[in-house]
Amino acid sequence: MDCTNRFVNEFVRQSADLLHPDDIVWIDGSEEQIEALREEACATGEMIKLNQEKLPNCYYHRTAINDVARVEARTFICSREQINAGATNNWIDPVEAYQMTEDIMRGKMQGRTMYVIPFSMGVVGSPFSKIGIEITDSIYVVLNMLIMTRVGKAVLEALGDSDDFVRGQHAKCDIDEEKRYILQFPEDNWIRSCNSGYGGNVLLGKKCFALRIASYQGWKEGWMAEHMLILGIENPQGETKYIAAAFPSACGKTNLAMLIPPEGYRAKGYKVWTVGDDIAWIRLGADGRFYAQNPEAGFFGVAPGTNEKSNPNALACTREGTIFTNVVVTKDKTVWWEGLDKNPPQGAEDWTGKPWDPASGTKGAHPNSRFTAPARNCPCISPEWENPNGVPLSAIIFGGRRAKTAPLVYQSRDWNHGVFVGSIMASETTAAAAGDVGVVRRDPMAMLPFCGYNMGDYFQHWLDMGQKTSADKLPKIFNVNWFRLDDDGNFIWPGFGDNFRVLEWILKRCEGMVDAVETEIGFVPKAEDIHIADMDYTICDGHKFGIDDLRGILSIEKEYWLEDVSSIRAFYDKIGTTMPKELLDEVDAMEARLRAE
Ligand code: OXD
Ligand code: MN
Repeated sequence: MDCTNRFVNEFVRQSADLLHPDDIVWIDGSEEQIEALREEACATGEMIKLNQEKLPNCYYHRTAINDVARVEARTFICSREQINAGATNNWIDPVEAYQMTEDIMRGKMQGRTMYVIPFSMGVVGSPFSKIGIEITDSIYVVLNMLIMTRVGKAVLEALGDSDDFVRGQHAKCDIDEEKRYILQFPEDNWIRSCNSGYGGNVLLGKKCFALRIASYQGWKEGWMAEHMLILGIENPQGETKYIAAAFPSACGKTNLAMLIPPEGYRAKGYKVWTVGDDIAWIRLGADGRFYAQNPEAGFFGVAPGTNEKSNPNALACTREGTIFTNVVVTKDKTVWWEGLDKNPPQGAEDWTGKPWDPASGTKGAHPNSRFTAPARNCPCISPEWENPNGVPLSAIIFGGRRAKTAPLVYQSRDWNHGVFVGSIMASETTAAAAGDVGVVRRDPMAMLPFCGYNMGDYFQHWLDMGQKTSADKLPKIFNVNWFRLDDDGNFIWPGFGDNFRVLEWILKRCEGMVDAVETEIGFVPKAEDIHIADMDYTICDGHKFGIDDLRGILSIEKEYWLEDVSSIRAFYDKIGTTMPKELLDEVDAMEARLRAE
């Protein structure tokens, strides 16, 4: 493939000078090239071809045993000044960081091929899109990037002669944990990743670019890159409203993005459309509303727990053209994972490649095993998911995993209060023991591991975005908590498809069709306004979910909130001098309301 962009050619030459590959291959995105790469990866054992009758065009990969997840402790924001990375990010001085990783990576592609992947985050040529060039020595990375992003000639054409692209260098090196570094240089539009082959660390378009680098770009350019799913809800009249939602990792974003409404709603004609399951880029539209686009082209989902009941749409996505990582491989070369069904395969191999006996009590699939599936496979993919102008947002939802503190849903008082609600997002590790509440981890806007700059500046940017348009055009901000527990540790709310009942209330609020109860923390629904008549959920033996349970999970326990106030203050203190005054005032105001008679 011919590339005439001198900046790209220079970057490729510099990379080759550092890495000393035997060969350089440009990825053009053609079917012939993809097929040849798959064959090569299967010949070397990097990938395994799965049963093509049952899983056409599906492949399998195992990572090294020491390399199965994102590594936050080895992820750094290398801004020139440490203050610009802030208290919530690891930081290394960029000069030192470049030098250190050059020493680690020098000559590491000897005997290997260096692949050059021109990719676009966002629909090629759309006003939302940004271009990247990823260098890698992993065919697995190339094949994943081909699913997760738009790759090839069209991207270079869209880039033209411009220098405006993110440079990403990945080298597997020796998969040495001690020398594993995931470095973002936001001021240079540069990413470097070494000694890992795990998706979140090496598919540089995803967390490294579309969140860490892009959040910084958004700050500088007046838009937002968020860790959010995007979904559309179509009503029986055929009108669709869009919602973006942020949850910490492993809180069910993919499930919510692909939710199937309860039977009664489907019969009336309600539908949910998926626009994205992990990342939203949000811009102000010409009409003063906020528009969101999913910059990705695939889903990099957690496999365990995905099944016909929890998320049939995600399962359907994985039946073709999918790469599976670290799941169980069966005798007839299909795949299995815990929670897929109740029939673990006999004679299979576990994620480490060893024969696996389901009776042994060990897990066959790694808990963070993944599928990389094309978004176009999704049965409920939104007809608007590739709209170059994005989709208009009616609501933004924040959420976490709180056993007691947060109600099922509440609405913020206004935009600034909504930013406060996002900034105090938190999840608890819920112990299996009855009623036990674990440690609270603050994860503002679900961006703690993904914000590429100072968290206080990030909050200020959210506040500033709210000034860009009139209040009536801004998305309304809500918080949900699907995870309230009873005293025996049972989930009181069923979650999954029933979450639609809460989404319905949220949209009604956006349209001013329902009132609410004003409380110390925001607006909470009246229990009668959440439709549960046709619900059939058993919380525990003989206890069916009813209106009193709903009242219970809509209640606000002041003592928990007052405890939260201290923990929020401690978190804000840690962020330090960049904390916006507006948010410090919000916590004071909430405390005053909670202490008032
Ligand atoms: C993810 C994550 O993989 O948030 O999406 O960890
Ligand atoms: Mn994520």
